[in-house]
This record gives sequence, structure tokens and C-alpha cells, in this order.
Amino acid sequence: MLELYAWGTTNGRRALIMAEEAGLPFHLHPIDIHNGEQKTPEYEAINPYRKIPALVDPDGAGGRRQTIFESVAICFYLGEKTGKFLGSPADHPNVLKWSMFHATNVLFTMAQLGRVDSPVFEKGSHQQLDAMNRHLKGREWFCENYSIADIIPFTRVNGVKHERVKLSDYPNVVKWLERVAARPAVQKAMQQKFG
Ligand SMILES: N[C@@H](CCC(=O)N[C@@H](CS)C(=O)NCC(=O)O)C(=O)O
Repeated sequence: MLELYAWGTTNGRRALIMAEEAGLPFHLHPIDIHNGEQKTPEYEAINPYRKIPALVDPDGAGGRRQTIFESVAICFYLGEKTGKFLGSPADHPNVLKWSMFHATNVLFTMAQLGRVDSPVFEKGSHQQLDAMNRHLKGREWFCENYSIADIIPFTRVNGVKHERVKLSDYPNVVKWLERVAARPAVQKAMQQKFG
């Protein structure tokens, strides 16, 4: 059985959404990061960075035990393991590029937006939300079908609450958030209690 180590944070719930969407049996280990549980030697053996989330697959490719950390890597890993949410062969390049757009831009910029009072992160967030909003016009998902390119940004964008960066200025993004939030697997993961 897959072992998922997480807590109820933006990054933790991203991995939990992916695990729920993947549909494989998994055991959720709550790691209370406010209690230092991510800093035990046992957990460090799974993730040397000592942060959640992490996934252990006792039955990876070739029957090998695999440990995966970084929530985006967990999305790719479970997508590859199940053959789900990576797009058709023709659409896969789109899934790659949008997943990377989110992983390398949106996750960092919008995390800093909530932490640091800086025009740099405000401008970056506006530029990224504007790109997303224009792309989502007339589309349900970032790519042809629901994919990790939707799962990766969801919790981070959903959490944006800022005086000068208002999601309501980006109506196609708001509608996309609502579509993702309506999925049963997403609802289950977002309602999961920790602590
Ligand atoms: N890029 C990493 C970020 C992981 C991360 O920052 N995790 C936070 C919680 S969201 C954590 O474990 N914080 C506890 C600590 O820093 O000690 C990912 O997406 O998995």
C-alpha cells in the first residue's frame, strides 16, 4: 500500500488530492509540522529536506521501494503509475508545459504573495493570473482534459487572499477553481481533518 505523509497545508493537500484522484489504496500518515514531526530521523530518511509531503511506494517500478518528496513530483509519480491525468499523447506536451508553468512560477510567486509585502510578488501574481485567465477563456481545464496541470496549481491559487490581488478580477480562473473544487476527490482531500 502507498504511504502518504502530509499535513493540511497547501503543499500537503496538493499531494492528498493527487492520491485521492489516483484511486490507489493509500495510508495517510499525518505529520504535525507544528510539532516537529517532520524532523524525526525516520521521516528524514524519507525526505532529507524534512518537509511534508512525501510518498512511499513499496511496490514501485521493478518491484522497488520508492520514496518521493516534493508535492509536484508526487503528482507526476502517481500520474505515471496510474496512467491518469497526464493527457493523451497528443496533449501530453500541453500538460507538461502548464504543469511546469505552475510549478516554477505560480507556486512560488503566490506563496510569497501571502508572506512578503512586496510589489514584485504582486506584479508577478497579476501577470500569472492574467495569463491563466486568458488561457482559460472558453476552456474547462488547462489542457484538453482535467490533468495534473489543474491539480498542481489548485490549492495555491485557491488560497490567494490579498487586498490588491483579487481573484474576482480573473473570472475564468474563479470558474476553473469552482470546477476543480466540485470534484469528489478534491472535496474529500480538502475536507480531510488534520490534528
Ligand atoms: N516544494 C515543497 C514544499 C514543501 C513545504 O514547504 N512543506 C511545508 C508545509 S507546506 C513544511 O513541511 N514545513 C515545515 C518546515 O519547514 O519545517 C513541496 O511542494 O512539497
